Amino acid sequence: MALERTLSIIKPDAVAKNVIGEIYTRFEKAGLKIVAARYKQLSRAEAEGFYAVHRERPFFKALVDFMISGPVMIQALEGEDAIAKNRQLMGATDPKKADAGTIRADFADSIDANAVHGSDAAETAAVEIAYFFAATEVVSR
Ligand code: RTP
Ligand code: MG
Repeated sequence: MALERTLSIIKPDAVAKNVIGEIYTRFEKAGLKIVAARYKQLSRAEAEGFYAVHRERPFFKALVDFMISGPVMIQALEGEDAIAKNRQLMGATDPKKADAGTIRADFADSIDANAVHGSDAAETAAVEIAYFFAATEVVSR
């Protein structure tokens, strides 16, 4: 087990459902600490840059349109195996395939409006955290 950090985004659909607190409680109960956080409206350029790895995919435009459809809550989570632990809490990308009790099973409506983002590997976590937070804004405790 390794102490890790991961980037989490509560997407516009879940923010609109007013479940930021319920999702934060799941992080906390799993032993993940919120070590940076920002609530904001992403610009189109920010969303396109964040999901640049998907820019050639057919769903890219819909993904960016969705991510800028309302404000998001962005956080860095820290804990043992934080990257995999957060992905387990999230559930599968398509909420129809997500295990019962996961965030996506409980709060997501579709593969497009799927409630949360979580980094998928250590390398992407480091890049994604730095995309939104200065090093001095991420504070372990
Ligand atoms: P995320 O990056 O948002 O945490 O989601 P993920 O790792 O589970 O899924 P990823 O493959 O990275 O895809 C990013 C987002 O693009 C949308 N998507 N749509 N229509 C489709 O086939 C499709 N595939 C992916 C999803 O909203 C996914 O969260
Ligand atoms: Mg992904």
